[in-house]
Amino acid sequence: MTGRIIKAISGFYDVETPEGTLTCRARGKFRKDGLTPLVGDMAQVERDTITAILPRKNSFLRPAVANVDLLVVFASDVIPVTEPYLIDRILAIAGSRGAETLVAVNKSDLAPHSELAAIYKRAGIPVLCTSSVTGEGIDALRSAVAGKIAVFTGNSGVGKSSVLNRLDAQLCLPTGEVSQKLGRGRHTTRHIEIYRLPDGTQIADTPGFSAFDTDRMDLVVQDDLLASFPDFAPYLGKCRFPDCAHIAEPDCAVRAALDAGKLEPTRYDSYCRLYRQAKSLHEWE
Ligand SMILES: Nc1nc2c(ncn2[C@@H]2O[C@H](COP(=O)(O)OP(=O)(O)OP(=O)(O)O)[C@@H](O)[C@H]2O)c(=O)[nH]1
Ligand SMILES: [Mg+2]
Ligand SMILES: [Zn+2]
Repeated sequence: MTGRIIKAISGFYDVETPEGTLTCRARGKFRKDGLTPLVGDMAQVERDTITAILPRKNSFLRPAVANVDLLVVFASDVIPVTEPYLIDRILAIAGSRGAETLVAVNKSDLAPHSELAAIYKRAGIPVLCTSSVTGEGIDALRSAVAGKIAVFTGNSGVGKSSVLNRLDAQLCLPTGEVSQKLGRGRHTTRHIEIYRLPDGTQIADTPGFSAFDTDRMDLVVQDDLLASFPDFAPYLGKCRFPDCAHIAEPDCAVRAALDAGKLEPTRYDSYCRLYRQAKSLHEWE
């Protein structure tokens, strides 16, 4: 039988098959081959064992998921505040792996004029303002995820599970108070699981990132990076040097746009950080 892995907890996988959901172990051979079954994988199962993983459309290290159509990056302007770099980094990783992206700035009831949302709107990146309290943006989010395999990601406490509960009140997923003192979430969601909305849409809730997690995230290859910066596109090809990296070269059209206030400083800063990281990866290889 073949089915989708919808849940993974310490070596046990729930696989949704035509005969119901089976809890399976992975075949021992996988560990030897360095292959880890991921939530979202299509798997072949025999009795209670996963015997093969079908080819993936894409896969991610953090959150550890596969076959993602749409990555929804949750963010917030109020505690926990989301650093634009975390958003830009996730966008770049998703872009390089062929997943669509959407930024959802949640808790709009607490911060009606979102600076974060404005940054992404100006950058030409799909963005929604949502609130699991007032329901703002929930219908728009529902349309954006419809019929897809979507993954909710973002820092802990921004409201991923709360919004999922709002999309389907039957789910009753646990949510947790944000620590006012530390200004961050408490890592309420502990495992990755795909939930099915009544219309068949599949959404994975995932554990939120902590401030230290970015070091252990996926890496982006240098050549893929600019594809995730559509806001830079009008200036590409207009620099003095055709191989301009837009970091410190003279007569750089991207930096000129930044100086003229046409590019968001946080976006340019993220680009430089991601570029340096991609470059050191390249040299290391
Ligand atoms: N005011 C307001 N509070 C919200 C909203 N969404 C979530 N919260 C609150 O934010 C806190 C964290 O919500 P969660 O849904 O647990 O956040 P999470 O992103 O799933 O967190 P992790 O599972 O730790 O990654 C809870 O106290 C929620 O009630 C919102 O739209 N507005
Ligand atoms: Mg959660
Ligand atoms: Zn340049």
